[in-house]
Amino acid sequence: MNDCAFCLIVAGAVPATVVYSDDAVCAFLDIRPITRGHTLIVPKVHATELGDLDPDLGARMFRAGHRLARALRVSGLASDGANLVLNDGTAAFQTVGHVHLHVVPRKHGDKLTF
Ligand code: DGP
Repeated sequence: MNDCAFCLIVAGAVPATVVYSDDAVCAFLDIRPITRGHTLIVPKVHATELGDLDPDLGARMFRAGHRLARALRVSGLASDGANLVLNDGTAAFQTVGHVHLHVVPRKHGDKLTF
């Protein structure tokens, strides 16, 4: 096992609030949420940046993000929408070297915490 924080979460070696998991991807709450319910979706296989990721896995990751955003909207947590964001590379503010898709629930007038 490597020392990648998200690989450790996927392996269950580091605690996280996992909200979804299948054979390809894992979704868990962000430790520094911008809004309530801010979730990260990661491929289970390590890939540092988008260019390292199998496109089929990228599609699985986005598919999970699509479904999660819809579920958050139905639940009311993201009553007015969501930001789906992927920071690819350090120049684009990627701070964890394991590809991840942010799903940030949004409501009109909400306050973002950074
Ligand atoms: P980015 O800037 O796109 O690389 O975002 C990385 C996000 O990962 C940031 O919002 C905080 C979150 N994060 C970092 N380390 C951990 C961790 O150990 N557990 C969880 N749940 N989230 C983490």
